[in-house]
Amino acid sequence: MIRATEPTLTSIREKVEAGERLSLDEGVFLYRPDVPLPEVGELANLVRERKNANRTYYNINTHLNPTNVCVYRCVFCAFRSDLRSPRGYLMNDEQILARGQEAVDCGATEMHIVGGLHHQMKYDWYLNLIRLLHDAYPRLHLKAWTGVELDWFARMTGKPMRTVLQEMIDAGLGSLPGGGAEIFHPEVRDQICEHKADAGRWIDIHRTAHGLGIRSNATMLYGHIENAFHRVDHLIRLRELQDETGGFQTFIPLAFHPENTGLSHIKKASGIMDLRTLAVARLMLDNFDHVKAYWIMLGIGTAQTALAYGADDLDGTVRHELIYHDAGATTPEILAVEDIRRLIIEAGREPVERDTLYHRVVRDGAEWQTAEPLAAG
Ligand code: V47
Repeated sequence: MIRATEPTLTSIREKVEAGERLSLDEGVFLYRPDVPLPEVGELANLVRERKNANRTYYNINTHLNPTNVCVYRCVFCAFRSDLRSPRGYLMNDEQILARGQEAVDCGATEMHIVGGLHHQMKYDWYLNLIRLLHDAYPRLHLKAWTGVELDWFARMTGKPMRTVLQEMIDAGLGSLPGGGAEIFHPEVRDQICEHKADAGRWIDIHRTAHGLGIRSNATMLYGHIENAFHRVDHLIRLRELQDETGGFQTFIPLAFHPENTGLSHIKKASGIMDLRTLAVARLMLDNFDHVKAYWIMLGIGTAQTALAYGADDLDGTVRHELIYHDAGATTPEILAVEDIRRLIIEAGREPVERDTLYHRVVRDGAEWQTAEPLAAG
């Protein structure tokens, strides 16, 4: 017999329509395969349109992964390399600056920088990389270093996190990407990346960044050994920090790509799971303005469909992505601006080019300016 307190789709619908917050039990319920996905999607779409109307955001961006050599051995990662492996690489200043020049020449407004924790490179190398790029290309927003990398810098130097972040900001850091979050719950985290910053540390680093006035994103890696409870628990931990600081911009669910990883026996999450995860995230994260359908990870078809399942952002044109392509992603390595706009229009949405901080970008030939921030409802 169903107890009166158990969630139902009707009771959840009433709460979403009234703008009320969903509980952990309700989030887990929405993951049940017998709860029809189109109805979950319809509710997520309601929230998406309430917050962002018909707009779908994208930016012109590029990735820089300055090294893949990493002391950590996260079982889900196909990108990392040992120092002595023929795959291992480390970019020099000239190569890094060339990437900055290429980005600027292509009209990029953002460079997303993450990489391995190279045991021979000191903190100053990571700090100087930011300074080098910022001094040469001051208009290029540097969205750099995951909570895990920042934790490594603090441990390496013995400096407080606040100092590390402030030094990075002074050198030109613009915001933090959302990586390194994986799954917060220790039942899972201890099995996939037990050695790196734990949930409390990751959250505390983002809290410190928000306190210093910079924004950040948040991710969740799903489709491996976690279950619905772990995913919803993860979302609630993010929601709690957002209540406290309001510093998160965008949530990005990341589907695990198994190829060339220590979990290659796991099958990649289905499109249904991808859409359900986006929709549940949109419903649980009532205090996040944006949910991103990262097309590199989802594939173009699912990313386009996701625009009706809660997502309002497709990430960017993306140049030089390695983390997903090393793990078997079959998506193209770059999308032209016309293609990304066409995908959005075809999905019945209005394409809006944004910068990293969600200001509208206005272009006139090779020149670009930002207009007012785009307020989410
Ligand atoms: O933290 C690593 C994930 C993340 C695999 O902030 C994998 O705008 C799937 O955080 N299969 C890095 N995922 C990427 C990231 C990101 C991406 C796009 C936009 C933003 C943003 C952030 O990639 C890692 C990890 O969770 N990851 N290996 C893999 N085999």
